[in-house]
Amino acid sequence: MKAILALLLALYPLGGVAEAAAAAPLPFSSIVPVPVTATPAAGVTYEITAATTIYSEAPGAGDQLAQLLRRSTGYPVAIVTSPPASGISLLLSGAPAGAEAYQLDVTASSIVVRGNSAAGLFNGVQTLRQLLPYAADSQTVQPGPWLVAGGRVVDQPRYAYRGAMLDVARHFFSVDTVRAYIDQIALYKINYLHLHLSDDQGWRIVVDSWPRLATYGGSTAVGGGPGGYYTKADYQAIVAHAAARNVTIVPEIDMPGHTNAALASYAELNCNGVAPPLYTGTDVGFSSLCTAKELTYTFVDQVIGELAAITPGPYLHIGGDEAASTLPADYATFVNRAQQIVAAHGKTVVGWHDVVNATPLPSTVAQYWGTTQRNTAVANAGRKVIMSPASKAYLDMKYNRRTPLGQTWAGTIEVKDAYGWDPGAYLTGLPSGQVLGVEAPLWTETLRTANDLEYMAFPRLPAIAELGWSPYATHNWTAFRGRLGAQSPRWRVMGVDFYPSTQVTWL
Ligand code: IFG
Repeated sequence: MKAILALLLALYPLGGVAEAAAAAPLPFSSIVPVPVTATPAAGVTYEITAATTIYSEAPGAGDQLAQLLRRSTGYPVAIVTSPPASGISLLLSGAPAGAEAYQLDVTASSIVVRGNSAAGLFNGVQTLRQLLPYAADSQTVQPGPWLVAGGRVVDQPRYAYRGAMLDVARHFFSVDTVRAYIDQIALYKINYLHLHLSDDQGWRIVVDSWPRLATYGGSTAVGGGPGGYYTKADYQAIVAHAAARNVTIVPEIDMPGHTNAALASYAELNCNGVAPPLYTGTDVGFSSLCTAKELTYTFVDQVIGELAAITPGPYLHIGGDEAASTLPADYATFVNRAQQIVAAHGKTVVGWHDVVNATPLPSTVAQYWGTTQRNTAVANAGRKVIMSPASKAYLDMKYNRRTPLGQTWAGTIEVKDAYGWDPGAYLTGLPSGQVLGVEAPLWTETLRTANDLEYMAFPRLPAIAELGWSPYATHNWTAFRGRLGAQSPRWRVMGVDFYPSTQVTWL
């Protein structure tokens, strides 16, 4: 503790005050994503003590905060049933307008988070978390004091869709690893997790009416190692963990390409009635569902039906990318029918932007993954777009040529590159109002462990999170790199194996 105190005093000199002074609370200026407005109250500090309790008008909204504080402070941090005079209150009144808006007020005597929904309160709590001492994220009890800087934050997101994607098909990742990733992205107000559940190398979700998809199609991975798959209970555990952190799961079944695992599992799905072998390489574009067979659409309907039934979120992703082995006319026929099937199961379609080559439903969302700022078909499609340009947001791209993990087909992406674009103006000719938000895909051809995921996602994911949340008027690399540098002590406490980019001064 002394070392941390000395470090903090070195970083935030208290005007020569004797070393006995309590550690200075973290400044409002370190919050990521940067809030719409953050007004510190000079000299005002709230101290969390053994007497601090939490009251929440949205059941559950205070639970994570209570658990986090109990674990690191050792204090009881009870959830109480009426607003405490000097505790932490999460209220569903008095917030600025907006589904996810919040107001955070820290005074010497209380902390109040105001929102219009559980989501708003959750967002305010994530900002509060970043104002707690770094040690607050410790898994074990740490000495205090537990000081929070006083002031007011009034905030709301620029975009409704702020996503991360995890490819669990090329390499399989356990429920625990996915839960840990959800915990990490939620701290930066990411509110959607897109799970890439199927591909050539693996099928990762049980479908009762087609059991071999998981048991056989999920039995291996890139490189030939053991694969794996989620039972429906596993998937529902992931959905629940995410929901408690204001994260909605978007499942993807990639079709008609990227389907070797399904085709290998059932010979009858193949046009020639012959099942190809399981595939453990990293090529793309060689597989296609048999768009001419009626069985294919029965398959799609049953797969989508079972997945939709355990997916509370509004979106279902049908993939649609790199269908090089599907004739364009057949691709359009298939995608148009697949969209109708998804809609019939009550979900809104998301597809990689290739789906604009079919006839996207008015509600279908195109996910842009191009490497340039020009794609007139997408810009003129008249559909909502999620911005995931591969040359800016693909977290599996190497940081630089020396990065041991990742790929380079879309170029290398250092932190400044990941931050250096405007989702609202990136695609030439796309009206800014058509942008639904952003997403940072993490493809796993070259990634095998949780540490691999963390190394590629941090520090670039917080950059994408800030592009999705903060007003573009706040966009400033010098300011952002300073805020980012102040995140690293928390990542060390959380055990996040981040890449210490030389572009940032890490605290
Ligand atoms: N493109 C493929 C992914 C993955 C990626 C790796 C999309 C939409 C290259 N399709 O990105 O399956 O292989 O960077």
